[in-house]
Amino acid sequence: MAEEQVVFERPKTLTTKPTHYCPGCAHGIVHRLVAESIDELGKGGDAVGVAPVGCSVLAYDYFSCDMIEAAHGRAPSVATAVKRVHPENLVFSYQGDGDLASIGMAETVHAATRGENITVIFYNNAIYGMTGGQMAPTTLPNQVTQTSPYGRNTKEAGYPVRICELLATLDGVAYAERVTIDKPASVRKAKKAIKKAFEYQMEGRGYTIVEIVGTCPTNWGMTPKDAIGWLEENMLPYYPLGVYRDCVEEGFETAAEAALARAKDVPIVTGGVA
Ligand SMILES: Cc1ncc(C[n+]2csc(CCOP(=O)(O)OP(=O)(O)O)c2C)c(N)n1
Ligand code: SF4
Ligand SMILES: [Mg+2]
Repeated sequence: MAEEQVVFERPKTLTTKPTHYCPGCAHGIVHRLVAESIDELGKGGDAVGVAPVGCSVLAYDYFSCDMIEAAHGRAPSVATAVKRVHPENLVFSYQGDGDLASIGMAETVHAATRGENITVIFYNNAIYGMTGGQMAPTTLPNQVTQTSPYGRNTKEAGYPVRICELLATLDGVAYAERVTIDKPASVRKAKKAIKKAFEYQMEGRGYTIVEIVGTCPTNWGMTPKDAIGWLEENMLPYYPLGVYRDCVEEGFETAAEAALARAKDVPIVTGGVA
């Protein structure tokens, strides 16, 4: 009899609790990728996740590593504290676009510019999912939501914020990549990005973020299949996939080293910065 070969199993860093996510929601896929990456790096025993307020608020029930619940938007600050006290731990926050780019924008920008050695997993579905589909800072121009029933009017609400592009300008950022989950090849790429971000963190390179362009079929008012089509047609052209910052690819060991090189003609900086 042929020997049994395991080709797929639940990552150890996921609990067996069924998630509450809507059918077709990609939060579950992203959870799996995070958990698989932690397993593969052998960090299940000392990983610490910070859950947001948003649909993934119950992430602490789904990850079997240590988890902390943060107030809405404050996950990077909580992650900062954990990592500073326990630098040997793998510390990540898991945040939606409302949590990260709206109420938590200040915490996001300042954790990144401080170069906190944490990893942010950012699920961007261009809407406030948990609270019933209000406009988020990432909602596309003309996108209909509960609070923009005629579509986002940029004259009133301004333009969506592109987080990877924004954070890539900050000296503390070691790695920023935007990925998606629309097909198996994209999911594999997303996994690689998450694992790389975790590796960079454990190597002490600086702040790392992986933005995952995802769906919210429920509040977009679409079937899961149509939501993927809408993501490909509208989200991806507005939020181009790719690596926005990779200090190693740029030839530096750390974000700090890259920052120093950028300031090479500023004596006060190059003379005395550790
Ligand atoms: C201080 C505070 N303000 C507002 C809220 C209400 N609130 C809960 S979740 C949420 C937005 C969630 O959207 P997002 O972060 O995009 O996550 P998603 O549900 O889409 O994954 C808001 C505004 C809150 N819980 N606490
Ligand atoms: S409301 Fe949207 S983001 Fe929240 S679980 Fe449902 S599909 Fe996912
Ligand atoms: Mg959202």
